[in-house]
Amino acid sequence: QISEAEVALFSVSSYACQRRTTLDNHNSNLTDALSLLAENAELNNEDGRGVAFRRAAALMKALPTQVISMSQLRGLPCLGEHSLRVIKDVLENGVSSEVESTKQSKRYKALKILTGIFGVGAKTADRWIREGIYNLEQLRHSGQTLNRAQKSGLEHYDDLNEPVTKAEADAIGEIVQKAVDSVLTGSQVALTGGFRRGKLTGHDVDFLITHPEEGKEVGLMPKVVAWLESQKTTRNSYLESKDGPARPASNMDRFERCFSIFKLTKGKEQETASHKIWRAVRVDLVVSPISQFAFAVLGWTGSKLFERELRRWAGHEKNMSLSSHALFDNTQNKYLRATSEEEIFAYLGLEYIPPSERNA
Ligand code: DCP
Ligand code: MG
Repeated sequence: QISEAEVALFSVSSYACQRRTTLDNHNSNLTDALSLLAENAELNNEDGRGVAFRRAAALMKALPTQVISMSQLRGLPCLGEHSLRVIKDVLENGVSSEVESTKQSKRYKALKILTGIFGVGAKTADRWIREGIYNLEQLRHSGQTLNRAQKSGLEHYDDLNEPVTKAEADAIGEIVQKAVDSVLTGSQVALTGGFRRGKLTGHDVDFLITHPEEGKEVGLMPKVVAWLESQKTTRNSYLESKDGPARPASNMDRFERCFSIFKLTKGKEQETASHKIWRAVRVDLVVSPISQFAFAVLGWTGSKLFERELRRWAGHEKNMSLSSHALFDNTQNKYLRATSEEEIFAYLGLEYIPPSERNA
């Protein structure tokens, strides 16, 4: 037993965007448990519960050392009753009974498998489960009509559920750069998402495209996409299928955005190993005008929780509205211009947090 005086106490800010969260996680046993419950809540459309677990997980990720006793958590923000119960279970028993029973449940397993198909969200998966579809085999034989994205997602299921490596992300980055150079000189490509935060793998590769002259970016996306598709006739990697946002008009989706599946040509060594000369990779392309570029970079770098917390901070603490397009000051009733992420943090009264420390 550890005495009260021996345990290290933590002092942690309550908003994730006030904290530095690197990829070093000293409490992965706890964050894995909380993240799984968050995921399960999200898969069941219980958004409030999902966010509560995400916040708790993010808080544990930000702690500088491993937690060994519940008493260390006294006074910490973001830990609700339910999260504390889960943490206690893990600390005392090595695992959380709720996590274990969730993992074993038929519904959770089916939701994971079905939403693992590109283009299938929690609502669709739920509908299929209610019709008795729990796996890919049953889906294939069900006669369900799939849209184009879903067909493609099912076809490339194994590839798309295999993590993308940094090397693959870089290879795709070069191709996208070549595409924008070919269709409009001077265009710029920025890697965003998890890879910009220093992650070594991801579920997709995210890119933001702009041009230094405002207005030149209009109509750029279809040209870039057409160029990437045209590579099919060569032996190079190419863009195989694409889809726009399912629901436009949300804050995230006002940019020209393209969810796509790339066929990435493999290197010689990998070729012989698997007999397949390419592999499918999810790539997200977003085009932004230069005037909004800093906001877009900030908005697409993530993590998702870091973004959510930035917007909550802006609204609740600063009476400002932040999106991937702009920052509006409701007190002064005006937009605040910025050309760098540093400026945006400064407007928000936050210490600058570099991408590698936004892994909340
Ligand atoms: N994003 C967001 N809200 C969304 C979708 C995206 O804030 N609904 C932002 C934050 C994400 C970034 O866009 O970090 C990219 O989205 P991804 O889903 O690709 O997330 P990551 O790149 O962080 O994760 P992964 O490494 O799994 O691709
Ligand atoms: Mg990503």
